[in-house]
Amino acid sequence: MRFDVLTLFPEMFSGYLTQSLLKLAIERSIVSVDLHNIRDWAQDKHHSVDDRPYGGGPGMVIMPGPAVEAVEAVQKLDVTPGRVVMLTPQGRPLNQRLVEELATHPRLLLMCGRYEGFDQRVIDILEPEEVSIGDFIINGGEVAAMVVIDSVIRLVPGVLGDEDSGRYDSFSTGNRLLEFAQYTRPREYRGLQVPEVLLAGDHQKIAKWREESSLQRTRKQRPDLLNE
Ligand code: 6GU
Repeated sequence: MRFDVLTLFPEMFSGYLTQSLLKLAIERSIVSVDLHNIRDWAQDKHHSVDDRPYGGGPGMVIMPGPAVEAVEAVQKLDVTPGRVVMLTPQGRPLNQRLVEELATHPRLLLMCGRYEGFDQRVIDILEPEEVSIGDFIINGGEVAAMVVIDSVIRLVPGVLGDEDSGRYDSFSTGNRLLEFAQYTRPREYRGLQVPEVLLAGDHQKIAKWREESSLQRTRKQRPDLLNE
């Protein structure tokens, strides 16, 4: 799967791309993430990419020229056209269903906004899928784009070990419950014991205990998931 990220701050991704799961997936050519600086498509001698909003108000708006031309140029870098995704608090709230949908595309173009967002004509021309990561405001789309990449790659075959397939993650079509409680060594910590059933090796009993643990957690922390 190919990701192209269009941003004014490509450096924000460097640490993320060189760690752990994603680093391994990139090395194995299962996933690629190409960064593109929208400023490279600036159209005046000052390399402007933003300006004050018509009608007044705080902040800066990303100009249509650099943004639209960046997307058009990046589309041409591959024969497979990318689905354009714009990270914005006005977008469709991200959930596991949307993650599953995004993972069906072989290529995503992620547009990261900053300031007061993109000029509306960018949206009118490109008709992106607008995606928000929740009902709160962060300083720009970069962290949100990392959230999209991180959640989508779990569903790309070969990225996870087969034994912990993302198909069964919480909130998936295949699992509407929260994960069950987990324990590791030591068997006792500050007087709290690991449940006996997990030590005995009866896999049927363990499966049943975990199902009950999932249900209990969901009832307590996310009862809304049970009536969906
Ligand atoms: Cl995608 N961007 C910004 N700036 N804030 C957000 C968001 C995105 N999603 C939730 N809040």
